[in-house]
Amino acid sequence: MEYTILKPSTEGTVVLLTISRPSALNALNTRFFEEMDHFISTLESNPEIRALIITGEGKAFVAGADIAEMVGKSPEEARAFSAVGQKVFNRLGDLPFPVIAAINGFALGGGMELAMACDFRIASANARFGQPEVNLGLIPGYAGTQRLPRLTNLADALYLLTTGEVIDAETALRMRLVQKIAQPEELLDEAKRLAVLIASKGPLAVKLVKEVTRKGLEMSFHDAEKLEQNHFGDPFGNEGKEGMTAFLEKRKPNW
Ligand code: CO8
Repeated sequence: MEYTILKPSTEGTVVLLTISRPSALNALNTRFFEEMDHFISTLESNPEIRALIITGEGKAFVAGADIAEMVGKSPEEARAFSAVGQKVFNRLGDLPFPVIAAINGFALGGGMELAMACDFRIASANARFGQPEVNLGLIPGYAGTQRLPRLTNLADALYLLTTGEVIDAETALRMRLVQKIAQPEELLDEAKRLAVLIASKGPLAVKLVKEVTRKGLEMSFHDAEKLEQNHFGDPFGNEGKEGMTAFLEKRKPNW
């Protein structure tokens, strides 16, 4: 598939994906979801990849779902648009390696939902966050109502969702919506540094720790413990043995 909005590039085992539709502040339209769905399939079929960074071109990360495309939709069509977006964002979150959002500017509405579908978020000091759907008489449709309270808490989520207030990076950090703030010119370097750091760890361990942590949140504590217990054994036959042996032999592991 030829991409018109996505600009992927690979450095070693780390992929950088730039969303590039700056004339509409990278607003998410049907074409974006088609490209993203295809791109995720290419990532799933490449066992070499260890981390994905997502950023936006220009002054926005993503300024929301494309309002110009949405305005003509019927309720049924809007539900279908929501379903497509939810499916694609879930596939993104399910990738077997960490997905890092490098938020370079506006992350509003669907843009904030995209950022929340990633595993964690690094924000530029000038990034801005918000769920301004209520300003348009809408509610989020890409699981913003569900991920936001899970990442922050019920009160902060409802504060943002009902006021539509746009917050700065420091406030987002306080709400634990982002994990780190970087100066604008250092944002991508910092995201890459973290991606390379993750890529240096045991690949199976990183995959498992992501899977168990994410899946466990949807289970009872007891069942989630069992899930952890089961997967704890997985690396012992291979990668874990090498990691522990390397420690005891005072050398770097050879994954
Ligand atoms: N959709 C379509 N076009 C957009 C969007 C958007 N979300 N955001 C910006 N643009 C366009 C503008 O229309 C403008 O186009 P043009 O140059 O042709 O007039 C261009 O991008 C540049 O934008 P501005 O001139 O407005 O730039 P400013 O720097 O003055 O303002 C803002 C930047 C504050 C980010 C402003 O553009 C803005 O408020 N944008 C809309 C933000 C918003 O409301 N986002 C939420 C959208 S709703 C949503 O995301 C719901 C998600 C769930 C959907 C579920 C599926 C159904």
